[in-house]
Amino acid sequence: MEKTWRWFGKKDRITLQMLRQIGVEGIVTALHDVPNGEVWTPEAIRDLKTYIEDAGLRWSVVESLPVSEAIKYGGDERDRLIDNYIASLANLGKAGIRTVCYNFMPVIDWIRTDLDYKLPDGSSTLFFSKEKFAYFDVFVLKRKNVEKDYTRDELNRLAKLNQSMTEAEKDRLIDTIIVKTQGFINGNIKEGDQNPVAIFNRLLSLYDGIDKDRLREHLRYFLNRIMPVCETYGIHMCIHPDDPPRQVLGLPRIVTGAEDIRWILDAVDNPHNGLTFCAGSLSSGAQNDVPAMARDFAGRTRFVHLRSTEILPNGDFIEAPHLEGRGHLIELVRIFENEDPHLPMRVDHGRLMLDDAGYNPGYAFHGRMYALAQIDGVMATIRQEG
Ligand code: DNO
Repeated sequence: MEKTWRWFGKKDRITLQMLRQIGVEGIVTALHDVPNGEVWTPEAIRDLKTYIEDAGLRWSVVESLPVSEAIKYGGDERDRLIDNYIASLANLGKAGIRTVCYNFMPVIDWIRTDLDYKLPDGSSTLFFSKEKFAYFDVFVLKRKNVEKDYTRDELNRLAKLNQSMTEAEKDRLIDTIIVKTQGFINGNIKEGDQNPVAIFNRLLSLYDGIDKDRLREHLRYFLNRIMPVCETYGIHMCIHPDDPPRQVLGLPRIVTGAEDIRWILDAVDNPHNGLTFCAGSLSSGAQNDVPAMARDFAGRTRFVHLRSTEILPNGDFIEAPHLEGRGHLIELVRIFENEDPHLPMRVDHGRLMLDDAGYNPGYAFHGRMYALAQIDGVMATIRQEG
């Protein structure tokens, strides 16, 4: 597979020169400064592409070209926003960039409750606590009708937890769940926003009455509209699974497992409608057998995220070392190497280790470099085995 790396643009502290030294071949990035819903112009695309190529690398994948909320909930501006999306795709296609990762998660992208979960060796990783997330839902968001999503037992336990939670701990949870993990991803909520909880609740209300079937239909509508431009320029759209792959906060999620992915690929049965195989997201759903899914969907996979998780008995999950856990990355590398040795792959997330500090959560330098070296070794072994 092609070794790619998620890089956050010219302001990223990790330079392209550093990436060349560690064996990266392709760059995964986006025009992070363009507000969600606006067209990516040919000039801005060309400028970044040239910058990457001048460093001896190539812009392999766009992650992400964000899908505006109104496209997902089917608002009045949906068609105008899809027109803009099509214009951005055409501009990318003309520049020769042909792999575009996106997601269709309403309001909130990936979810963690702890970004600095200490491990015995002194490094730290990302963690999801079911109870803390439920606490956030019930006592911080105070979501409408929230009681019906939890059992009496769970609500009692949360009420007990509430007696010991300080304001500082609540603020930290808000910062972790809806600011730090989302800010650099989709622009719904950014660092410095005055009342993130109010903004977030307003966004949630846009999905009142939208269930799984409706959201699926909105995805089908979006895909049908963008397929012609993808065919013209040979662009592969690759949808990212939901992270974690389950319903959250009363919102529908439609990329949670094999049945969902099969539905999406069949609903718009076009080779340009493809998948980002994110082993980390998929492995955090107990329902998912990750290698079996890789075998099933390899033919429609256009981009691979290599990461692993471990699910704990109480339903929490932790990001595991890359060669351990439910992701079974050694087996995945074997499957995808056989399918297409040029498939772009990036190592996803990494531990915070050595002097890693101050990076976007999950995207530190040393942790990712370490994991890339591990995967590089696995790829070399598998290639040699033939
Ligand atoms: C988090 C990422 C996701 C992913 C988007 C793709 O680390 O894997 O935010 O980039 O969902 O659209």
